[in-house]
Formats: sequence, structure tokens, C-alpha cells
Amino acid sequence: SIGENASEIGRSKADIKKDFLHKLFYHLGRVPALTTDNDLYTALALTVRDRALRQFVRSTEQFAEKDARGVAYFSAEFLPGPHLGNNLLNLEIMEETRQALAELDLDLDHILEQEVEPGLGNGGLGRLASCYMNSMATLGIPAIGYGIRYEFGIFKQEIREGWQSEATDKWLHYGNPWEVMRPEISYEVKFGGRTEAGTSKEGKYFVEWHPESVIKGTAYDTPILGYQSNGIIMRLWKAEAVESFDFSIYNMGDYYRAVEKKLRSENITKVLYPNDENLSGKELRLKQQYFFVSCSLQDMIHLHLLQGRRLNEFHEKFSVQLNDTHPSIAVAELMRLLLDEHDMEWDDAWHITSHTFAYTNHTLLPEALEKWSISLLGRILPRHLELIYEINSRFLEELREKGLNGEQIARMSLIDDHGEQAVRMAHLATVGSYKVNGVSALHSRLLKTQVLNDFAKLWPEKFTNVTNGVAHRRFLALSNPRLASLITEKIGDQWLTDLTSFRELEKYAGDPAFQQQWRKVKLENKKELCKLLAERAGVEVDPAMLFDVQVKRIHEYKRQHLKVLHIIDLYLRIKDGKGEDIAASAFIFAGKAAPGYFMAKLIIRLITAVADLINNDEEVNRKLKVVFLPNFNVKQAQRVYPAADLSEQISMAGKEASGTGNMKFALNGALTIGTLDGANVEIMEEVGEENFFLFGQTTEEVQETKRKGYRPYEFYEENSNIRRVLDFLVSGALGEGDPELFRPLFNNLVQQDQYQLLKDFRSYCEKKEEVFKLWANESEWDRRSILNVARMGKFSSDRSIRDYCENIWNVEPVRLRD
Ligand code: 26Q
Repeated sequence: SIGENASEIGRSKADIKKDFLHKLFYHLGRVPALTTDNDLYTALALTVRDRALRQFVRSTEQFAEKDARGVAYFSAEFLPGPHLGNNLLNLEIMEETRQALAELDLDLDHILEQEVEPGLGNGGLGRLASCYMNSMATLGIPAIGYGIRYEFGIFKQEIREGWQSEATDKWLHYGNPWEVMRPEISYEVKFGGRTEAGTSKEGKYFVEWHPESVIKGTAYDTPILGYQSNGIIMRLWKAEAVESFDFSIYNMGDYYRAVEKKLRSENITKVLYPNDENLSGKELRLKQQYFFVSCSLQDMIHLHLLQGRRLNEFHEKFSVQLNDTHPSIAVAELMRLLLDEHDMEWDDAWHITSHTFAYTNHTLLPEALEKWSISLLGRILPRHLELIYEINSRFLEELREKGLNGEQIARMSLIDDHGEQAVRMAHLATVGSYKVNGVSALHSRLLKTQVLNDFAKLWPEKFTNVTNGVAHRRFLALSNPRLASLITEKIGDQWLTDLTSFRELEKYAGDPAFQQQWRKVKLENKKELCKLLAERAGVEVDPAMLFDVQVKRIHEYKRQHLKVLHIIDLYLRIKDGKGEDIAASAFIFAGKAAPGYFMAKLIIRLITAVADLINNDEEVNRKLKVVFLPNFNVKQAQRVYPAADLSEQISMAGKEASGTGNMKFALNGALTIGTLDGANVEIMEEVGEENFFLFGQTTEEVQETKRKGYRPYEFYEENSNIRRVLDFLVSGALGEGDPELFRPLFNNLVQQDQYQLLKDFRSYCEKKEEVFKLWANESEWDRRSILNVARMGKFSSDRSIRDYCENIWNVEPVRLRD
């Protein structure tokens, strides 16, 4: 087989060195004496890509041999992070590579630094997709990830005069050594125009779609490795014109028009929409979603037929996981392909479709539930709108037969009739899927009892939970090598494939010698982060301080400003000479705000203003430092989690679907201060209440507060601490002396406070007192930190993927031969 033929690709130091020099010379036309950093990076990446592709080819052969059932993970976002280090880890050639380079007087770490990561996602949802790719590969799941090859990923965040400013992310500028372009794998995707119904000679009803335009999608494959052997691909689609130029029209005017047409077509995959948890309703976004879904389904059907199978058994060979509603137009598209392009009857097509898809919901926020207006859908995808109407009318008929009343039926309809008519994509996904899951126990429960309650009553067995997990190999083995070695010295390295074996660390939690080693690792990691903070934020931080960290997208529901209000409270206490009990703390923030989200941007401005005030005040800056680290991404994340002492997971209960940063922090030995929200609930359950700083209202209490009529103004009037802190916001002491700068935040908190910060403020402050007290007791802090890590076994994405296999996909891992 081809896979065997590639076995001359070696893993020894000598092989790697030879291949590296070969790439440098023959691929890049360079000799070692005359190279740029990027040449070195590219040559090494290509050397490693060969090995990654070999794993992929071998895995694919074995999957095919076994005729195994497979999974297609549909996601509008992937955030793989830097590939090079991760691939070296998964191939187990990190040390060999380091030495091969050292013999050439080159430093692996310096080369790793050069990689520009693919920022093809906003945050948690995109990163989750990439964690799952690694775990599917590790477990031997026949899987493929389908998505969009955005030319510009998530914007690069810069801080200018305290404000966020956005620059375009040119991640492809130096080329992308990890991808393989597949010009022969391309599909046509239609847009706009009209449909025409007719009856064939045989009397069969049919519909023809006469599109206004056609665009071509071309596949770009990136190998994603699992630990030790297996490789799968992430297949991303790039949009192109159907034919680059029409050479028959050879005059200048038409030449330019042809080029223009090409440019217009390429627009579709130009840029990632940078809003998370909020809709834009933009035409281009809908086109992106449909474009990648259509290419992917056509590709799957093509593969299926190529293997000599019948379309009737499509759902027996594939499960398609919809990563939120972003790819949910797939339900209508698969119906269209089966009905219009493959001549199937409705009932057969619907049976296949509704047994193919499974839908993961990632949000309960009403403003984040996708809706597409009928007018936009009808204009861009006229055939799909007809199909959605037909799916809906059959569905509503079923509800009527079951005896549901008009109100229930209106609530469940795929069409929202309030205001401008629109398709509710979560309803389409739910009706078109055989399973629906939330991403934490709490979130799945709320999904069933609230947002999709009617559907859960109708189809209780359709609803399930899969708690999120994280790629612990990337977020511990790779990014925290000191802690990884310390743990491996103690308990061996089977944790790399079985994180539950961390339990064995429990017995060392109280061991003073081990605690001391543990503390030393954390301190070294903090020293390294200090370098980054000095370099990127211009703030000098003492590594002995308590590193209190909140890194995630900036959003009001995540309540970064709750942490800021507390910092102001501490500042004022120190100014009053009452700060003895405050632990010396570095408050670290990072995260991007959606460019059009004013309040989120104002929160960043508030953080930088508080940082300026505190860091420059000699009276307090030995006790407190505040840092906003710009441009948070996977690369930075890998340097932040290992250095954190305290993890802030302080969203209003009921709003954070799961959170995954919470898991990455705890895995690296941070203690958590958090609410009973998302996966925090399960983290606390695992690590024990006594090892978790819990504060704030529960989801039920939040809802009760709202029901009773929440009046945040009363907290302002009655709590002098709150009043002092809020008044400080508009006192002119912050942000160049303009007292109006933070007025919108002040007003918002005092008048609405939608996320009940003021209600939870006292509880948060009290919990921080406990944090400070525990910090003074080093060995007790270390003991709890060790216990946190020891009990993180559940939160590996390997466990999540096993759950998906058992509860949703009905897919067996394929035991791969080496
Ligand atoms: C939708 C329509 C138009 C434009 C953009 C979007 C869009 C894009 C991204 C909507 C949402 C997102 C991302 C959502 C997200 O990251 N959600 C997070 O998912 C994590 C993984 O499950 C959870 O841990 C987090 O709790 C959840 O907030």
C-alpha cells in the first residue's frame, strides 16, 4: 500500500536533519548560512507535514479496509492553534527534532515562535472543534472536519490609547506549509435566481433551480494528528470563480469584467465574522454558511458513491455533527441534493436526512439564536426556502395530529411570525436531527426546560448532554512541559492517553517535598509570562504575586467588569490605608471584543484605565498590578494558563453554556473562583466544593431575582461599597480625567444591570477575602492546586469524544495498526 511505501520517512535525529536540510535547499532554495527565520520555520514545518500526511494516508487506508462508519464534523470555525509543536508532540519526535536542529546551531523554541496561527474562529466554539479533531484522531474515529478557509481570520487586536483597534489578520502572508490544495476536489455552488416546477414524461414532479450565479469551492486539506499514530484531515473550502477568465472574449473591457467576476466570487471566503454570541443577519454570512455546507455534502455524497454504495444507506455510513446552527442550512441542502439531484422521493430523502444530522447547541442567549429573514433566504436560496416551508408544513401537521394547540404550534414553527418573518435555525436543526445536545449538564438541562422545551417534550429521547472537554495534550503536555515532566516523574506517562490516571496524584497532595516542586514549576511559568507581559503590555509584574487571570472573549454576560469593580474597591481600600489583608496580586485580562459591540469595547477601555491608574501609583503598585494582554489567541493562551494561580469564571449563572478555559486553567493547577454556571458546576463536583471558590446566585436565584423585578439602583443606594466604586467610575479619576467616559457603564449598571453584577458583588468580594487568606498559606494552596489537577480526568476531550461515539454517533473507534 501507499502507506507502507512511505515508511522510509524516518523519525531519528539523522532522518529529521537530512529532510530538514533537503526542504531548505530544494523546496526553498536556501542554504543554512543564508536563511530567514521564516525559511527555517517553513522547512521544518514541511519536514513534519510529510510525516503527518503519512499518518493520515495510513489511517485512511485502514478506515477504508474496515468499511467503518464515520463522522463529518461541520463547523464554520476551527481554531487549531500553532501546528508545529503539537505535531512534534503527537509524532513523538520533539527531542529528536530539538537535537537535530541543535547540531545545526538552531534553536527549536525560536523556530516554534515563528508560526502564525490560523485564527479561523472566534473563541470557545472554534477551539472546541479543534480539540475534538485531536481527540477523534487519537481515538481512531474515522472522521473529517469540514469548514471554511477564511483568507482573513479573527482580527488582530491592538491597544491604542487604551482602546481596542482591529487590524486584518494576514495569516497566509508567508504561505501555509500545513495545507495541501486539492484542485481536483471542487464543487459548484449555486446562488440566487428562481425555481421552476415541472412534470417529467414519466409523470414525476420535479423542481429545477435556475441560479443567478455559480461559485466553485476548492478543498484545502490540513492533516490533524492524534497522539502516537492516527491522522485525520480538516478540509476547508475556498471560493473561486467557476472559470478564471473567458479567453474567447479577448478585448480589454471584457477581460477586466472577467477578473472582477473572479474577485466577487472569492469574496465569500475572504473574512471570518468576528461577532460571537450575536447575530449580524448579513447576506455574506449566509452565503458563507451555505457555501461550505454545500461543498461538504457534495463531497460526502461523491465519496459515498465512489465507494460503490447506495445513497439509501448514506445515514448508515455517516453521521454529520452540526457545530451550532451555523451549518444548519445543511438540513435543507441534503434534502435538495437527494430530491433534485438524485431523484429521490420525499419520504426516503427525509428519512436519510433526519437520521444523518446531530445538532450541538452552544448558547441560550436569545440574541445569539440564529434567524434568517424569509426575504433574504428567498433571494439567496430560493429552493431551500421552498424546502423549509415544506419541512415545516409536514412538521406542523404532525403536531396538529398529536393534538397540540395553536399557541404551542406557533412556538415550535420553523418560521417566526413576530415582526419580519424569519426562519429559526435552531428549530430547523432540531427537527432535522436525530440527536440534540448541550455542552454541559446545566446547559443541557436548561436547553430541555427552556429554549427547546416544547421539542424536548415531543421527543424526549432526542435530547442528550455531552460535557465539553479540552485537548489536554496541547494544553498541558505541550504548553506546560515543566508540570508535565513533574507529573510524569511521579505517576508515569499513561495520562497522555488517559487523563483519569491523574487521580494517582492525590496521594502526593499533602507531601511537602512534592508541594515545593509544584510551587517551583508554577513560579518558573510565571516568570516566563512576566517576560511576555513586559514585552506586550509594557507592565513589570513581580512573579511572586498572586496571578489572578480572566482570559476569554469580552462580553457583558461574562462580567469582566465585575472583576474590575472589585479591583477598584481594593484600590480605594489601600488608599484609605486599610489594605493589610490584601494579597499582592497581578490582575491579568485578555480577550477580544466584537468590533461593533460598544459596551465590550468600553470594558476594555475601563481595564486599561484602571491599569494606568494603579500601575503608576507608587502607593499601591507594589500590592496591585493590572495588565491587559493584547491579542489573545491560542498561542498566547498556551503561555497564560500554565502561569495562573486563580482562574476567574464569573459569568452570571445560566449564561455560559459550558466554558472551556475553566478546564484549561484547572488542568494547569489554578484554583477557580466561579459561579454555578456551565461546566463550572461539574468542575466543582469533581474537585470538591472545599477546593473551589464558589460565589453568587444560582441559575434559579437569578431567574427569581428577575421575576421579582430586579432594581439594581437599590444596591447603589444601600451598599456604600458599591456606591463608592460606581461613583469612582464617573469621578474623572479614570481615563484622562473625563468623567463622562464610563457614564454608559455606570448608567447601565445602576439602571438595568442585565447580568446582575451588583447583586453578586458582595458575595464575590467576600470570596476574594477567602482567596487572599488561603494565598497566605502556601502549602494549603498547593495542596488544593494539586487536588484540582488530580481530579481533572473528566475534562479531557478524549472523554467527550467517547461520549459522542456512544450516545450520538454510534461509531466504533478503529484499532489502528502502527
Ligand atoms: C453567528 C451568526 C453570525 C455571525 C457570527 C455568529 C457566531 C459566531 C461564533 C455566533 C457564535 C459564535 C461562537 C460561540 C461560542 O464560542 N460559544 C461558546 O462555545 C463554547 C464551546 O461549547 C462554550 O464553552 C461557551 O460557553 C460558549 O459561549
